[in-house]
Amino acid sequence: MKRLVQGFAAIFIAAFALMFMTQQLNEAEGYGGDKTVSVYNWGDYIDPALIRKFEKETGWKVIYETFDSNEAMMAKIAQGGATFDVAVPSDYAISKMIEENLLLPLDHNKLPNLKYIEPRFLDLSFDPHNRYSVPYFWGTVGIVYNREMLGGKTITDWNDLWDPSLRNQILLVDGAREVMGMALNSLGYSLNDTNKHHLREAKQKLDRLMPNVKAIVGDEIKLLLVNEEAAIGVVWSGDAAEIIAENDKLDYVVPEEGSNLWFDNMVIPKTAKNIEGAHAFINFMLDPKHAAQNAEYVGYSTPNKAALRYLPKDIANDQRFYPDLDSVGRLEVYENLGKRMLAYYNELFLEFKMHQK
Ligand code: N2P
Repeated sequence: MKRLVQGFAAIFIAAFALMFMTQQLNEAEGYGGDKTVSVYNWGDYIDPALIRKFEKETGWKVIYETFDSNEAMMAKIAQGGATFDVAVPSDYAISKMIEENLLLPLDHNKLPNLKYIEPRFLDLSFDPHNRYSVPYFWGTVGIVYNREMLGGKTITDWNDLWDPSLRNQILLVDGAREVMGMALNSLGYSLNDTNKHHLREAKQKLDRLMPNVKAIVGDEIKLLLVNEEAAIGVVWSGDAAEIIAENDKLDYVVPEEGSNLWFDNMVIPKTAKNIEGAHAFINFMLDPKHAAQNAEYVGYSTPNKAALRYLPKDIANDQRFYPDLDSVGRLEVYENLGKRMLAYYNELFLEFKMHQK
């Protein structure tokens, strides 16, 4: 009998220890808890000092995880294994997540700092009335080029990239919509085109670009361009701003044939555990001083109107990164093309990537 009791006690202790360890592990992996706010954001997309400041001011610990594409982020959130209190998808991804019932409506009463956002960044078609999302950063897709390495040649068009003299000189951002969009625009099509013939034509055109492509890369694209490992990069505008700040031989152009205008917004996924903390974090990031500090640190453009006066003038007035949106009619926002079409874009992009050197 005694042995039986001892056995039960041992099992009980082991089970308890396991439960405790699992909880610790879950919290460490970002599965959240009462005292934590788990944030899922793009790589290189926040000033870490702001995370520390938020933790200090609120007592909540931030568990921070990064992703490098909307597709990877959506897959992880939809799959539900890891839960996040705040995420930062782009326009078309927000519309898709709303459609798939993956987001919680925001409580605007808990977001008083939303008033600092410039009205033209609110109430956009991917989320009418900002029911589910509030602006974080915005920008374009374009070409960074090194004037010196190109011997003074300037780049204005997507089609310039196919010039045989640029062999092995181009780095591409690792994004299906971005790269497919570039090819579609270079052919005179919309970057939201859903005609399969046009999409295949775009993929074939990309295959012809491959001899000029040195690599398809993530956030390391910035360092490679600053260090002049390649003369050209197809990048998001904020990365371009950061690159140019480090090496003034480089310039940024949004091609004539058209390009992408994007908006990254903060959302609360439906699986969030700390909804109070999520709102607090979002409101903290909307504070003009925090938004300015963040924009200056990461290089991206803030949609926070009140933040602009805290930014150095040469940043806030730089037309390359704060273009007047009324005059850039050739820019398009990615549309949510539906599950099947998005999958087709990804498939073509993966096929293209597979033939990398
Ligand atoms: C920053 C990623 C920017 C995302 N590394 C543009 N949507």
